[in-house]
Amino acid sequence: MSTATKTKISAAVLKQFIAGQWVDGSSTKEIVSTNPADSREVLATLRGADRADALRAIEAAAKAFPAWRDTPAPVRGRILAKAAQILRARKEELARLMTREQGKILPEALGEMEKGITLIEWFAGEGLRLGGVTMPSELPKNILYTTRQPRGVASIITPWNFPFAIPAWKIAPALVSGCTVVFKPASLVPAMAVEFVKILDEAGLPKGVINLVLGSGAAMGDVLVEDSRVKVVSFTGSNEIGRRVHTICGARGIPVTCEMGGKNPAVVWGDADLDLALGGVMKGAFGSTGQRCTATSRLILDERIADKFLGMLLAEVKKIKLGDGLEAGIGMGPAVDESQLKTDLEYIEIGKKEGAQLLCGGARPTGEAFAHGCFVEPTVFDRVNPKSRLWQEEVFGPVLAVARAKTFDEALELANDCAFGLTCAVYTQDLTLAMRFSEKIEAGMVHVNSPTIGGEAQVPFGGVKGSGVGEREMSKEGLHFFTELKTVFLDYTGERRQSNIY
Ligand code: UN1
Repeated sequence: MSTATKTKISAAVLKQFIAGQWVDGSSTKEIVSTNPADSREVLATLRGADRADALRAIEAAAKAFPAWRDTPAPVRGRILAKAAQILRARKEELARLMTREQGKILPEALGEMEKGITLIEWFAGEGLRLGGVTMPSELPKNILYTTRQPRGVASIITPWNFPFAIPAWKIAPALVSGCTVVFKPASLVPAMAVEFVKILDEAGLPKGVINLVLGSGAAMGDVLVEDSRVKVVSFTGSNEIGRRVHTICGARGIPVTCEMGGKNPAVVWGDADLDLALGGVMKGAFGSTGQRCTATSRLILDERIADKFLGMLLAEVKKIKLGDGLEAGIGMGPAVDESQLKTDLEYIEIGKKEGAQLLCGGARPTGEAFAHGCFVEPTVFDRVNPKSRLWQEEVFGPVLAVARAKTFDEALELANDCAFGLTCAVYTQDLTLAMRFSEKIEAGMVHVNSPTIGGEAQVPFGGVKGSGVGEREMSKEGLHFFTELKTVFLDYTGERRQSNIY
């Protein structure tokens, strides 16, 4: 029996989760989840969901809403806390599944698990604080106050690059707010989504509060944003789809948050601690195989240290060991699938044609160890023209574009010359320069002397320009996005008189 057949037999058969039941999708199309480090390993198969399933999931979420809305927020939070506890106990095992399904190396998968669990814990605690404000009134014996009420059914649409953390940071605030959820993860990572939903169910969510539809966006995406019972949409993914989702929600007049691409710059200035900057650029550009909307994809170097820094960078890049992320010592995993690999290779060709100077990488690695995986070498291009596609467009792979600047203002200009504005980094020991950068840079998040990647539960996450529209995620902002404010004017005089407020 070949390895391929053997692993196919042990592959899990996944189902949809609708109204508290695990059911087959109605689509006749089979979805097959394979390991991007070795496509012979089949992790899971399933029958995809289609429009009818999405409609059933929305119906279940709408039915479950009144009782969930009336469940006290601290009680809702406690269920999330229980889910976090289960996740923590299974962290290692789930990280291994993530590496096999998505390809990121095990330390990165463990980091993602930890981050997602922390986010759930933080939002669980917010159940005790989901309040409004009280204000004095112009009138005697009157009180004014606000409450926060859940919006209703939330559609949560997530990408494949963070198969646990992104669902966690959208679903946890939706649930603690009292919204019910229809969750549609990317079809490349169904096994992780199923495990997460099983844990939410085990933690005690009532039937219909969380529903999972696995399948292609083409088969059901429109229903999830167009159906009148859906009252709020949270999306992370491509710019193209995000804009469509935003337009539809805008026309419907419902709140939407779209977290889209990035082309994040790191500026390394001449006075910087170059070793620190090197570590940050390596992590930002090649961590998660560059498949992060927060990845460092543009590096702007002070001309005075450019050659020296590039020498240091190339020496580090050459040390990166590619391979299966479950093996010890591997520094970079594969691209998530053939299609992303093709995109990476296409952009490398574009870079070459545009006249950028290829310093390292630029191809698929050869040899038996890579024969069945979607591997691409970490790639660095120097002297990239800021008007070129390689400087302007998101690759979503381990491809770093470098340009040089003679003055700090020129560096800032290069950094801002881009349609995206998610995050950025500046490496300098000069406080004045760091502050100037923080003020002038067009980005939603700024890192001083730290890599462009990452976020923390308690502070807002999100970008400007082409990187995002709608409310920020995480933090109080990300929580409040799922609620409506209600203002109450309470007169307790007990007298029969008319108010003189206009
Ligand atoms: C991170 O950098 O830790 O899709 C999070 C992405 C972002 C999340 C990045 N939405 O890459």
